[in-house]
Amino acid sequence: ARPIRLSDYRPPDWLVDTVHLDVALHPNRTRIKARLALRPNPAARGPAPLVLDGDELTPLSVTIDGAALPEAAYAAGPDGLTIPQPPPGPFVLEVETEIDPSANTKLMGLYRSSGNYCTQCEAEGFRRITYFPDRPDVMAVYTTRIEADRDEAPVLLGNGNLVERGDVPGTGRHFAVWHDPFPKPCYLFALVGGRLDVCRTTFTTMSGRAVELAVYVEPGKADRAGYALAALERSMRWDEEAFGREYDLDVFNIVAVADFNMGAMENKGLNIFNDKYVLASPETATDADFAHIEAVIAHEYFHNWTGNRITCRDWFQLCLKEGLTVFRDQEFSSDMRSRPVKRIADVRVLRGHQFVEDAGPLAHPVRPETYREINNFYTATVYEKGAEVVRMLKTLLGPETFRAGMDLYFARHDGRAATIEEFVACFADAGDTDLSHFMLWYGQAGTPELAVTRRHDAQGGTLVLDIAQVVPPTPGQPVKSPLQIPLVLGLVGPDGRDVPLVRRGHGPVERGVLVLRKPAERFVFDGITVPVVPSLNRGFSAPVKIKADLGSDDLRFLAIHDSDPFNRWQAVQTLASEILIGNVAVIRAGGGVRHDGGLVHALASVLGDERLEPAFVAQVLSIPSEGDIARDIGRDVDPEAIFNARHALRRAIGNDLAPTLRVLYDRLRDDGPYSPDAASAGRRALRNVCLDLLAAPGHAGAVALAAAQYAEADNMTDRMAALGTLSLHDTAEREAALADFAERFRDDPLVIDKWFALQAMIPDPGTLARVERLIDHPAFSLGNPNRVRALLGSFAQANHTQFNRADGKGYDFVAGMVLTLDGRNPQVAARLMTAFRSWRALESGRRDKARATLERVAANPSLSRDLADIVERSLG
Ligand code: B3K
Ligand code: ZN
Repeated sequence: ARPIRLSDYRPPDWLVDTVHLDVALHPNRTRIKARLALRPNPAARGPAPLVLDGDELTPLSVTIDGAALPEAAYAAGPDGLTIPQPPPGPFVLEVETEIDPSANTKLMGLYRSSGNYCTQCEAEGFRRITYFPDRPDVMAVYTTRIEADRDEAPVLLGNGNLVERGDVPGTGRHFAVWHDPFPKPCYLFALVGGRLDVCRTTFTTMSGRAVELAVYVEPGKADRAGYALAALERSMRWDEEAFGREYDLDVFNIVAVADFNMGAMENKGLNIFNDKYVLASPETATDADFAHIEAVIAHEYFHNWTGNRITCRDWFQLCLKEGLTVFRDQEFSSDMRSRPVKRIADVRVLRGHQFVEDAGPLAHPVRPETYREINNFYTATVYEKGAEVVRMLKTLLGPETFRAGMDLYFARHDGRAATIEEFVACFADAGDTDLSHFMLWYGQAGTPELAVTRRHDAQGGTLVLDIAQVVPPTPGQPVKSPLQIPLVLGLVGPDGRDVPLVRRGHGPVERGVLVLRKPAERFVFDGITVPVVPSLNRGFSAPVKIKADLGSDDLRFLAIHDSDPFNRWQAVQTLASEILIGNVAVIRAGGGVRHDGGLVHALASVLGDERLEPAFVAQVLSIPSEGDIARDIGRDVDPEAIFNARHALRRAIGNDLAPTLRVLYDRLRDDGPYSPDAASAGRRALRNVCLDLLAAPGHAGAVALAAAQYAEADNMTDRMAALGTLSLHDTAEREAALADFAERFRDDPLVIDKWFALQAMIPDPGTLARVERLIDHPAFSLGNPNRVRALLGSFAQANHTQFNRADGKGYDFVAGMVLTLDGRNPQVAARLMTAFRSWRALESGRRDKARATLERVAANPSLSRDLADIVERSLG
């Protein structure tokens, strides 16, 4: 397949004003009658053939304005419908197609999940239901009639509002008609038919309209839907308050399904969710699960304005809806929970996924310029870096101007398909400022690297900061230009308080924001008569890497005194990272690890600071992950040495701080009933980090403590945390707890996923064999994406030592599974294959083995487009 290019964009030749669908559901022979009101696009270049997309369709009949079309007048096959000479003016096209939902293992288009019918149309699934111009700039008003066997599918849901329902007499079948008055692209189409239980409430909008909210789940699971429903209400209220956005239909339905390629989908008025992001009870979901559910429910709801009312002109603009909506859900979670803790968690994700992507062969700009398979671009770069770019706009412009820009965006583009240029123009206009330089963030891949040096003249009272920026080369972009970077700065004085920032020639620095624009810049501050430590990139104001001339004394000072909580956390991470990287080198050279009392001292003072929230302290105590260390090292990576260095540091912390950790562990015990709120979750998080560090040295007493917590836990958070700690210790307690867990939750696939994932992440040489055995476990299935991600995804993405076994067997195993999966579900296969994206950064032995595996996969003649794209770019 040849690549698709942004520069080739042309408006559609034909527009669709209305779509009437008549869908007769049947397990193997579902029939779809589509009636499209078409007209030539006045913005196109004149008379053009009608070319409609299709994918694995069986055409049954074609009529134009009610008359059957002679066979010679069109060509219809599985992949499309072409009418070379359509009528010159508006006309009505009616097409009947047949599809087999039970055979749809790709989970794109209309398929069956646990016997229920559901759809997934983004990005290009609608063409698997009927012929259509499957592109987001064709927006139409949809009316959908769904008919099904009443016993098989008592619940029938569509987009928009319900307008009619009834029986089809004498057939055992019934129907429902749904109408969505808001024009939408076909990727937002959805329908559901099945046996489902429901959890409902009514929401009153800011203007006083009543909206019926419902969460539909598999029979018997309605008692686990309440948290999601409450999160939906909070999201709706927040969008009114924070962005002035009101909901627009009479109903909002959410349906949870067990087989789903990603997290959830924002179909207009009918969100379809992976049940992992809906179902929760204290016994089955962890605090992290509750937080994810709240965030994903919010994310999909927020798409109603950023994505649905205003959609993307083409798929290159994907970040227009995704980056912006991630930004919005992050802000929502920050308001519902702890803002600093949320920021730290988000930056961990950004660095762990997006920075890694950006440093390897799959790097691409936030707005790509070319793709072969769009489903491979639902990436950390488009989503997470896309959100950072929106946050930088806010930082540059200030909150009021940012809000004015958003208001302008909604006013100007409502009901339309927009571009990034149009989005950014709203902020340029609202702030009366030029954002053309800023646009580079959308077009240029790679993580900028800043080098900061300082010179302080205490007598003269001046501080000079020299800041240089470099953006490393990425595939297709060998040479980069400097970016416009909002860098929030504080200067922390000896008493821990910020010294006022007065920039020579510019005066006071508004909101502490320095704006970098050049390869190298000098910032001179006056009135700095006391020694100060610069606190750089506060709140992680820009998604960059920073090398600053801060010594470990400076970092310890910031860890204890910085008024910016993010940078307090960052200082500890930087300290730990420096120690770890030093020890990795020592280990590789055959030496013994060095111990650093300074880090432990900094940790002890954070632990002892009673004013800090427990969730924050838990984040500080969580030292950089193996992935973090590998990324910071960047080349010639030896996962085994990294594991050993990290393990040694965790043991040292666990030993040195044992008495404090134990006191805290006991003090933080929660005797009341479980509640998933952020404060309680934070106490559990800290307590469980204490447990894990106490056990790190491997003392039998601490392992027994974990075993006891596992056995006594009354909630999944504490049970799972204890099991996670036990999983790191090759003991009888570990195997006993794993066996108990499997038995206890045998009927609960989402919980068994945790059990699969945990075992796949055990950093022992026996893990590969264990995972191979688990493939044959009755609860495992290659057909369910959650099972695949839990067992195979965790092994490939989160078990650094065992996926990267020196003998290459981890690579071979994963590649073999990917090839098996590819025939069934290419999207899931391609996603799993991205585990190889950092192969070039490995030490030479592993690098050669990874390359050989990639080449073996690439040589396979029948790869899906999805997988071929990932493999070829990885090798490129
Ligand atoms: N928009 C969907 C993702 C669709 C992925 C298509 N491969 C979910 C979301 O981002 O909200
Ligand atoms: Zn989204």
